[in-house]
Amino acid sequence: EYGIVRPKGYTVSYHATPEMEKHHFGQTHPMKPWRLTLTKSLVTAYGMPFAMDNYVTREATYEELNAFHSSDYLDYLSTAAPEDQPRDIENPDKEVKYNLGGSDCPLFHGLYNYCSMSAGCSLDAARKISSNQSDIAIAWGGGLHHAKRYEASGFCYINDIVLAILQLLRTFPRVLYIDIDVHHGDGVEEAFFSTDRVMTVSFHKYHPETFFPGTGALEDNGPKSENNPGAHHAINVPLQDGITDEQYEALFESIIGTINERYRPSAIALQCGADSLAGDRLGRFNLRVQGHGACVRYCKSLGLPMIVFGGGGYTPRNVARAWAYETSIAIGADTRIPETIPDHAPWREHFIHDTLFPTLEQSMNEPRHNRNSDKRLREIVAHVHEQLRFVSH
Ligand code: TV1
Ligand code: CA
Ligand code: ZN
Repeated sequence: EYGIVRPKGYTVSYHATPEMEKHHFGQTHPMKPWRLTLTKSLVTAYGMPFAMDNYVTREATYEELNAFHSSDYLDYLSTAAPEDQPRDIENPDKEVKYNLGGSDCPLFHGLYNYCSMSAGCSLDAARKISSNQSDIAIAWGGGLHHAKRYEASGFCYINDIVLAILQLLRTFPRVLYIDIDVHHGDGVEEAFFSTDRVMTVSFHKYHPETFFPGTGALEDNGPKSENNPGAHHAINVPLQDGITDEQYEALFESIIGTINERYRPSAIALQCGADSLAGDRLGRFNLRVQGHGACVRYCKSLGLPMIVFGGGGYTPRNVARAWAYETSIAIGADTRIPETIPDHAPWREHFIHDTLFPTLEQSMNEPRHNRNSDKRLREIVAHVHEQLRFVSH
């Protein structure tokens, strides 16, 4: 209908299940699994499924989750019920077992099913890449980068990204992990802290006292000991409120381009958290859908096998726009799809403005003041280039 055709000699797979999207974190919780339904409906309205291999994903097994997570944590996660932990109304954030049951990581009905479907989605994507059956595998239901081996954190219970990268490491010597979520990708960084087989790069808002999780300073580049193979293999790009498309794209291409030359990854794992978009309920940046998508386009241009994950994203209409646009980039249809959201798209009224590319003014009442000076961004690039002088493969 929109001239969407299968790219020749190139396979994109889309991994999702409508079952995952039925779960609820709670009325006021910012994480809305329903945004995945909205994304899929937009992808479908544009006719993109014709150009991809579409897979309904499954729940990951206990053994698969156990490849990263500890058994005692998984046992508790799989059995804990919402009513097990009467919440302390006075102290909603008070210490709880494995950080479960607080306001960020509530225990809700079907939690274990939700977590294992997210992991199943990312693991299926990783297997398609490992077996060379896909060139790009899309897992919008994954990207939960804060989860730790034995602890939930920041809306994340199971680290599907770590599980997927472990799968990639069975066939690829080196994996480059890139994280454009507005939050620091701390769980993935920590999991691969002591290895040079994974380089982690996170772009995020950094303000230790006021912005979650508070880690990811420019100088944090992995173990300090040169004897540790992980030294220099964690890259952090700390940013301030209001960064624009132009600044972000230049920064991204300079940093990722140099990393590609020095580290020479054999595969890419790209976390596309959409909370870095302008107008996000939790985010602070001024990125438009085009600027966010440019990161996906640049990574694709490197010609390496790639998994793209979801992640954060708390204004569902913008999450759906970004991830639908990025799906079109994966299949090479981004120049063919019309900017106007199709008339027949379900929930079309949810988008408020009928365009895929709202302006900053359409995204929020008042664009945020840009607190990133070009001078500071040049210092960041210089520091990263300096780190990469220690890296050669
Ligand atoms: C329930 C109801 C939970 C309303 C949580 C925003 C809520 C937040 C809520 C919220 C909220 C956070 C912290 C404070 C650490 C806590 C998927 C001492 C309006 C990948 C996770 C952010 C981001 C966690 C996840 C953060 C991701 N911000 N309303 N909670 N405590 N938690 O600051 O990276 O996007 O905000
Ligand atoms: Ca990030
Ligand atoms: Zn986030």
